[in-house]
Amino acid sequence: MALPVPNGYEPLDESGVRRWLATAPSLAARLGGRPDDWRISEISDGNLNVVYAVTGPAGGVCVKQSLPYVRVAGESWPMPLDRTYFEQLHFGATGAHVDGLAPRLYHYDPQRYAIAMELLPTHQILRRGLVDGRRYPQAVARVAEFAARSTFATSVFAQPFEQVNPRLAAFAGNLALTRITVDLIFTHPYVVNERNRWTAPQLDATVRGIRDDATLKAAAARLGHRFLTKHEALLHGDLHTGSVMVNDTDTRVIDAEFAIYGPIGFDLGLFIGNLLTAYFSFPGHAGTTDAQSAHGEWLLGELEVFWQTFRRHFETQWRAVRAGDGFPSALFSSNADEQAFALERERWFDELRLDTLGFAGAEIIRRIVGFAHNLEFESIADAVVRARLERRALGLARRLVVAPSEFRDFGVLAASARQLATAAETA
Ligand code: SR1
Ligand code: MG
Repeated sequence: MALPVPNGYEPLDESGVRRWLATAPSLAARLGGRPDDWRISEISDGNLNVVYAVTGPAGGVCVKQSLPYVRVAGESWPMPLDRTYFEQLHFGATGAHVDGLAPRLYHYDPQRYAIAMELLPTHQILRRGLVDGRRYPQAVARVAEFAARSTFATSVFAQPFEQVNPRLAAFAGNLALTRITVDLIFTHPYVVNERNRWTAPQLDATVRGIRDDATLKAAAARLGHRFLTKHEALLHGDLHTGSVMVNDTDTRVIDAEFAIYGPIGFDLGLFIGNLLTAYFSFPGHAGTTDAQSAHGEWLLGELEVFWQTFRRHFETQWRAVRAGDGFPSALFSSNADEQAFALERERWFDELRLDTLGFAGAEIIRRIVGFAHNLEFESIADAVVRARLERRALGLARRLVVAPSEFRDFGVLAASARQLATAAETA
């Protein structure tokens, strides 16, 4: 049963969206003309909310509204409405730092839990483009830049704790979506749960193996604990390839409704995990072997691009902005101080790499045996082929979760993925 909704809330269908926009002068002006002139189409793509593209004679807006349940599951999975509240809060906390890397927020309606934001009519979801074998030369680096800017700016690297802690407390209220993450990423894939599904019967034994794998379960629990206790920076919270919109020249990160303070490696790991699912799934899609292998190599190269770009942007800010209580500037003035500081940064990035790799593995596992699957595997119609490719991805994912230190850099990760894919192909 859906949850009771507050007074003033109504789910917006197309005519509701038209009426709602007509009552917001700034949005109506952005669209131009009269409400009857506006073209409205539903473009919902994610699992949770309803989304509309609206265009008028003068321009467009994108409208997103929370439903009192999980959209793809229906009313049998009730869900509080406050996710759009947290999404607009994330816009507010990060917008100035990620200009051009996220859509602009135009309006938030706290009664209807609806957001109006910049419409990106020439963009498509990165995940869909990757499935079609498209390459976006700037996209992965831009996502890394988004992650570096938004996490740095909201952490004690950049700000005194008096500014960070109240924000941390506000986002700590994002309980419903944090519950989804805790359950769907760190718990359900490792136990019997009615929401889990997988390519059956082909992966039945693999799934049983996961549930019986004490080492894997303990390592997944360690990651879940880290997610809940390492409040390092404001995360996007769901930074996968479905949360990125791209065209040939522009990249925007969308959908920060899962925003929460957590370990930075969680955001990075989710994105790396989804680059890897794109890689492992690609042989299941149409195209010549040569084209598949070229696309695969491009994806593998992007792992390193992502990491190095994140690192460059984050470290540049870390060295330049000395306004936070983390690594206070007062401690580093002499040459010896600077050298020790450089070593400390190395240590920090090493730890971040291990977090990132572990979370990447957990993300891959949950996308194959949990509730929320992804398009790249789901759109492989032949279950035998799909299961074969999923098994390879799971093989790497287990190593990422239980032994991330095996991967001293992202070149080693790429080589391991390639080896798993090609050895299996030639066996
Ligand atoms: C019930 S929501 C399932 C998944 O969709 C979102 O995009 C998140 O990834 C979440 O885990
Ligand atoms: Mg989403």
